[in-house]
Amino acid sequence: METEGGGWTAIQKRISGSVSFNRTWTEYKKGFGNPNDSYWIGNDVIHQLTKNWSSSLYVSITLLNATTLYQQYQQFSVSDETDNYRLFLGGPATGTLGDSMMNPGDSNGHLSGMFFTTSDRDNDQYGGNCAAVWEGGWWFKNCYVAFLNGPWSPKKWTYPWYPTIEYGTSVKQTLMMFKRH
Ligand SMILES: [Ca+2]
Repeated sequence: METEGGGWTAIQKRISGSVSFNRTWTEYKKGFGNPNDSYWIGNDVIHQLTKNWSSSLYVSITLLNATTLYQQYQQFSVSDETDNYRLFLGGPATGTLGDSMMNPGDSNGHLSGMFFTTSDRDNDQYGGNCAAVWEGGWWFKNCYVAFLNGPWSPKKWTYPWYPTIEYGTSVKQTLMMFKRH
């Protein structure tokens, strides 16, 4: 990973629809997929790698027209399973996607402090289960404005990164990675 000087570890990558991201709590805990195609590294690993260091998060979405948009958060960590893999994000947030994960101006745009939710483990603030409704695990609130684990197009992956990218049908590739400071 050569972005911004290298040293990045990918926690999520999607380049095709061959790997479903509509997975159970245990699958997100342990990780799934294939690093050469599409994968989730695993919530236990994310916690272990971010708990003792100050880290940055980098998210990018490449569109079908080959344009890559990104957003970087200066602070990123995930707590352990006993705390439901709670997300922590801190600023400053910079990039071309726009800040849809930490934006305090939208009630669903501030995902820092949210627990992880899967279709079989509801930890979100919605009356139902956001992961079951939107078909993928994530740090949902009620439910989201940014969601990288939705069903691959042409299914109902709406708002991968609202308002910059409203429909999954325009997404060619996604990437989430972190780097220790
Ligand atoms: Ca709920």
